[in-house]
Amino acid sequence: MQRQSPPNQHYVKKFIYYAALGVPHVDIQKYRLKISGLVENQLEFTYEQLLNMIDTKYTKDFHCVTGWSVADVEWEGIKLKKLAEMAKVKNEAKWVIFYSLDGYTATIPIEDALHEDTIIALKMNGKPLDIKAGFPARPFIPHLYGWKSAKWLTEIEFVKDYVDGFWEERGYHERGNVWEEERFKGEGFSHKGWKRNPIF
Ligand SMILES: Nc1nc2c(c(=O)[nH]1)N[C@H]1C(S)=C(S)[C@@H](COP(=O)(O)O)O[C@H]1N2
Ligand SMILES: [Mo]
Repeated sequence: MQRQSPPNQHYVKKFIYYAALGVPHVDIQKYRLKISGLVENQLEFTYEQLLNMIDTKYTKDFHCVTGWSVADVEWEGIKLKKLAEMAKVKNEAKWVIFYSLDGYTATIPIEDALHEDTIIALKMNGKPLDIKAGFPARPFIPHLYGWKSAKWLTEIEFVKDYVDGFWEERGYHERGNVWEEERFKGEGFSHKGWKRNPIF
C-alpha cells in the first residue's frame, strides 16, 4: 500500500531531536502532570498513575513542520479526551495549552485536543520515552505538526481565549493541521477564513 504523505513532507528514518530550551533534568519522584484551568476538578497525576491509565496503542507517523516525517511510530498513551472527562472540562474552554518542564509551551484548539486519536504519550516503540524524546510524557496529535507535541509535559490547561505558545509566538499556526498545511499563521484554513470546527 502506498503511504499517504501530507503535502510537502518527506520521510526520514529517525527523529531529529529538538530542545529549543534545552533538555531539562527530570526527577520522576517529584514529577506530576497537572490538569488545570476551566475544569470542575483540578487533577494531578504521578508517573506511576499515568502508566496505569494507558488506554491507547497505535502506529502512526510523526510530522515536523520543517518538512521531515517519521513513519510507523508505535505510540502508547492516555486519551486526552479521557483526562478531560475526568477533569470535567467546562463548556467555555476553547483552547488547550501544554506546558513543559523546560518552559516550552504549545497551544491547540479544543476540538483537536478532544479528538479520539489525541493522546498523552508515555511510550514510543514499546519503551518509555527516551529523555531526549520528552520523558516522561508528551502529547501526540497525529494530524497536527510535531511542535504541538510538547516534550517533558507537566501541565494541560483549558482556557477560553487563544494564547501563543513558544512557536506560535514566532509566527507558527494556531492549529497546525498537517493535511491543510497550516505551517504559519495565515496559511491553510485561515486563508479561507479559519473555521473553528476542523474536518478530520
Ligand atoms: N519541550 C519541547 N518540546 C518540543 C520541542 C522543543 O524544542 N522543546 N520541539 C518540538 C518540535 S518542533 C518537534 S518537531 C518535536 C520533535 O520531537 P523530537 O525532539 O522527539 O524529535 O518536538 C516538539 N516538542
Ligand atoms: Mo518541528
